[in-house]
Amino acid sequence: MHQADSSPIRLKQGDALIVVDVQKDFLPGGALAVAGGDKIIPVVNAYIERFIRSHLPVFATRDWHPSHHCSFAAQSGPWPVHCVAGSKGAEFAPSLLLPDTVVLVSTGDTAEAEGYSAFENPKLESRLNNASIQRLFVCGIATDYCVLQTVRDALRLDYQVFLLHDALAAVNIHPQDGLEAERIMADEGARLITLDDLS
Ligand code: VGL
Ligand code: ZN
Repeated sequence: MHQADSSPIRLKQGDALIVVDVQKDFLPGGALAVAGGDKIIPVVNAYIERFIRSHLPVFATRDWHPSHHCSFAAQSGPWPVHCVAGSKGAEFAPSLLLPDTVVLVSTGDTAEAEGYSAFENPKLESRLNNASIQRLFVCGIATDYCVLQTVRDALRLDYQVFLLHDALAAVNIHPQDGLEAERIMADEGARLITLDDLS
């Protein structure tokens, strides 16, 4: 009979944390506010702390759009203007405690590319390769867009993916989108974990 793996996870060489798009525009009050986006920040910080303590790399992606990005309503895209490169709204959340050593990965930084997956920026894979990373621990915003597409690409590239279930927030255009995205990621091989699953 199938049993979920519940053994504690010990962080080790080859692990990396990816914090997806914890930016002002995705928090309550922002241009593309995601409900609960602010609530995950203390948990994201706790994961960051665990990776720093273990001398493991932390990556932070940021949605970083030109002012006429294809995803904006004026260009017939689905979203209001958000995360314009260099703007206030594109800044990381002030309470997000990124280390000095964080590796920044900008996405969607040309007008035509949607850029939901952080792997659209070749810097991510080259840095992961250079550090011989095999396991990715992924949290952030939004479960149903950038987290989903980043995790799917990671699985296609044969990384082992741990989805940090207590540090995700979804746009939920349709109320179940976040749950559906989690189901897809789990089906494709991601393991859903929470902070207390780390040893
Ligand atoms: C995102 C919608 C538009 C995300 C980015 O970070 O998930 N969602 N741009
Ligand atoms: Zn965007």
